[in-house]
Amino acid sequence: MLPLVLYDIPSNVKGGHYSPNTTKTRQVNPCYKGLPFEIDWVEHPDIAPRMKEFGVAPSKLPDGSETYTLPVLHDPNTGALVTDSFEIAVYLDNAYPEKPVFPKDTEGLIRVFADVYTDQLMPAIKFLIVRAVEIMREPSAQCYITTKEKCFNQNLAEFSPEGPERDKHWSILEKGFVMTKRWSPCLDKVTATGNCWHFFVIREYVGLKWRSMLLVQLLRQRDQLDAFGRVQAYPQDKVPAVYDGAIVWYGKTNGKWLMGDTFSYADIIAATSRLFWFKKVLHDDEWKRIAAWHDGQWERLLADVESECKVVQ
Ligand SMILES: N[C@@H](CCC(=O)N[C@@H](CS)C(=O)NCC(=O)O)C(=O)O
Repeated sequence: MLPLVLYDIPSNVKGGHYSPNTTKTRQVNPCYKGLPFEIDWVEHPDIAPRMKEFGVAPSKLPDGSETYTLPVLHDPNTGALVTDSFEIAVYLDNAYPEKPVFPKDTEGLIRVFADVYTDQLMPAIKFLIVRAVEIMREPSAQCYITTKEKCFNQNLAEFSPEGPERDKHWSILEKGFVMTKRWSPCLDKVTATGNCWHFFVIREYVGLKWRSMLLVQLLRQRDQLDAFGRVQAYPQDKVPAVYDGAIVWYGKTNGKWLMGDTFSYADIIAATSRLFWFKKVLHDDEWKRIAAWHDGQWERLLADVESECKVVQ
């Protein structure tokens, strides 16, 4: 078998990789599935030209323009060229079904979970952008700052200044993990903003441990998505109150994983979309603060997922 090629973004941290999206792909393959692979490093300003050259399909921005993001996976064995971390995980499960990350047809459920889990973080994203820039290499940092300043129409220095704004971001990060208010009391507030919301409750998923898990799905108006397909026009400080948090979801299972004893891509998302990223980009004292929440539960989850995926540090 020829090695798969994963396009990833380098940085100054140990091991180079820091992006939560490319790292989810690393954790599925090679780490979990153990398939041979090669990394091709691409700095931010080179992503679009290089992906165009390879013939990768771009994603569409709300204004109709095109964007290119990583991860992209090239499988020389099949000729497949796949973009988006979730789609790559689906591709790998279909092409290499041994050790599935969507066991028992859970792709649909995990897709919903991925959206909810990622969206909870969005209102605090500017704090993470400030920290991510600090660990990027020069060409990427400059390009990233320019893109994000344009996107938020603000200077980087105003993204998450120490004080009330930074405190608000911290409380959003923490809320993503804790039991929050149930969604119904928030419904009026949310719909009053003109956003289009759709609530989606999953119960009694027969035969699996998801039985009492409550998920909320957003039906998003396309023109409210940012460059990476994420909601940006929602009422920033209200959204996290709409969901239950990770501690509730993990508290509903009897095993170590979200699906009880069955490891899945949902656990990779839970650990990597937040915890891996926090640990890589935040300052040591900031990561220690998160690692101390809920009796160290999140640091343990990250370690468990990395061990399950046989990640080499
Ligand atoms: N939904 C995509 C999002 C990918 C994404 O946002 N990738 C970032 C790196 S973490 C990127 O490539 N950004 C390109 C840029 O900012 O130029 C996925 O899951 O793969």
